[in-house]
Amino acid sequence: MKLCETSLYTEKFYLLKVLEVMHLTRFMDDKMAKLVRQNKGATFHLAVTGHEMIGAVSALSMKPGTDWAYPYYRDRAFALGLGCTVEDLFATFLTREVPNHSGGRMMPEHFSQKNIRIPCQSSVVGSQYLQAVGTAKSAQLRKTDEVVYVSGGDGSTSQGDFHEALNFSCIHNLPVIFVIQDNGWAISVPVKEQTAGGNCAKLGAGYEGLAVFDIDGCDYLQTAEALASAVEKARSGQGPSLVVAKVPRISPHSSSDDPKKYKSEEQIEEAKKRDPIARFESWLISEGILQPQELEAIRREHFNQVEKAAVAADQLPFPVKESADTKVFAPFEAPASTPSTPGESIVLMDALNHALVEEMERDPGVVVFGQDVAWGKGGVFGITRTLTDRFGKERCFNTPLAESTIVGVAIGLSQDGFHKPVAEIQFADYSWTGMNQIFNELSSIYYRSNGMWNCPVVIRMPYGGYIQGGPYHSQSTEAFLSHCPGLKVVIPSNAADAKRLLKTAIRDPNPVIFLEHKALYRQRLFCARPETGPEEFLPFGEANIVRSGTDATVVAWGMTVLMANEAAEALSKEGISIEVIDLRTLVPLDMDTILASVMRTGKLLIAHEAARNCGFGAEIAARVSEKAFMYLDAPIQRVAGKDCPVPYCKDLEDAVLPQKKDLEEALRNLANF
Ligand SMILES: Cc1ncc(C[n+]2csc(CCOP(=O)(O)OP(=O)(O)O)c2C)c(N)n1
Repeated sequence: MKLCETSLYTEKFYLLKVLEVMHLTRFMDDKMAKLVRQNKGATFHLAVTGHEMIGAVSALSMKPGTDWAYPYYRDRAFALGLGCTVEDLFATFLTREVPNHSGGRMMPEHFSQKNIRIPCQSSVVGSQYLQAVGTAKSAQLRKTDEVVYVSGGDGSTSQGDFHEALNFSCIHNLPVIFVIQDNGWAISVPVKEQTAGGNCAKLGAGYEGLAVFDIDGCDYLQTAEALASAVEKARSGQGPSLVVAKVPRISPHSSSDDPKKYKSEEQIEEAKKRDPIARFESWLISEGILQPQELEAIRREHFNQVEKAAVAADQLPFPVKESADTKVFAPFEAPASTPSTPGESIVLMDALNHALVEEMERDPGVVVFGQDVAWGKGGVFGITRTLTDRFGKERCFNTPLAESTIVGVAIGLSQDGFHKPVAEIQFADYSWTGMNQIFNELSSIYYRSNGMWNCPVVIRMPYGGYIQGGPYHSQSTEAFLSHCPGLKVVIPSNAADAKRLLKTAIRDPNPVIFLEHKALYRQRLFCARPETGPEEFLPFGEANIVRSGTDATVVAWGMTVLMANEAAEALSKEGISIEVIDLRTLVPLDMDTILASVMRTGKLLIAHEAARNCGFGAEIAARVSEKAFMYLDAPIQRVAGKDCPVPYCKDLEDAVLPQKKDLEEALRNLANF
């Protein structure tokens, strides 16, 4: 190695800082391996051994508190280098109650610390990349020179999200640095079985604008120079970089792993010989930067620092059991409504467009994106038409055809405390390719970070059938979504509700999935309503009694509200009085209104178009039987879609999805029970 005289990277204080971070990381590993055997709260240990230099140098190249970071689980050196404390990391390792790093909610090495801008990390390999890219988009939109760091292992580059993230970052020329810590193994899978071409640095080749640095992550100067160039490129607005740092994984994958099952003795020995700490220490001595005795004293000091922090962390209390199911949602109350003089009658699609316009005018942080949403098209249903013309391409932009990108970018954008992404998934049927980001990431960031980070994200999705959309344009996904703790699920059935609910959703600090029934967008007879004013909101969790009745209650949402209403109208002519409840939100669920109604009528039918098996109707039926069994005069009934995909041909579609006559018949039978 040769010293580059002019750089900060060769200043003694800087080199000593690198050494300190590497030492602390290594001594923590040694200590953690012991603690895991001592039954003090920790059951699992992920060693960094071999990755210390790339993490330390990366962190020391950032501006803590200004730049953003998404370090992966083998990046403790980065976390320490950026400013996480040894004691905090030990405490969270021992599952203790500390504000940072989830305070015992997550397995160790899932970093999260607000003051140094490390958003909440998960266990899902690869999902950090798109979120980092979303945060880089935020930095760009806010016209700052903030840089975003994201790291992962070589195995993580096999995930589609990695490629989606490279793509999006290059399209938008974003200030993001992807650091791949390539130790040649993903648990037991060697890189030749993992990566085409055998080197993940080659994966960057097709992405124009991406600088690729293929380096030895145990060579100090190579590492420092690559990071300096990548940071400079990002900070000066010249876009993303991919740094692939070859490092050894000296330890097992985790404390549950035995490398002898898949690595030869030679491979194990070879990794040890590449140890970046030993190499850096001898380089410091050979360059005359440190004397051997000095090094020994420094090493002892770092060792003692780690021992002391471990003892201090062990004094900290465990979280109390009662806190286990708290902080699933951030507290929120819908703004107070100020009624306006009712406006002209509008259909649901106009109501949604107007809600977006009003909220974008009010709050410069509201941004809209998705497939085809920008410019004249305004989405395949035209909901976002006019927004790009009106607010510019920064506030309403198209994304690539990639749902994981849409959700991941929304999460990343929402972390800055300024942006409120309102993303569109073109059809709920295609949300599945974004579902990892929704289920595993978006929904639980508030919980996993112990309330430190939240995601004010709205995801709008057209859903539902009755339009001959076939199996891939007809799905009703509300039960899946409602099953996931941490998501709010909204389904309006008319224009006035749609506008007020969407405005509430945009104000909510939690993730809201906003399901819009395609067949209702232009429906006039029931759905068109006089326009509500700019200060009108509907709180979540307040069902609407669409029609009062005494003989039976029907609970519905979306399309079945219309059917239930028509069925009730028809039955009224037979002298049967039906109460129709429109839930409006499934999470939170207004059980009070349902129970009060069932206690009055004694009979309950639940109507939904999603397949019957494990549909949301089953949840309502269970809750009503738990709370109001003694009030029931008949078994709870369900009218639902058949347990079958929704077919295209009209006759087949009609046979699968519930029809008005099915509701009418079921309600008649129930009333006469
Ligand atoms: C999406 C996903 N699949 C599988 C796993 C289980 N898993 C955890 S770490 C890991 C290997 C990751 O290897 P690599 O990205 O190379 O990083 P390294 O552990 O080598 O640093 C696997 C398969 C996971 N956490 N997430």
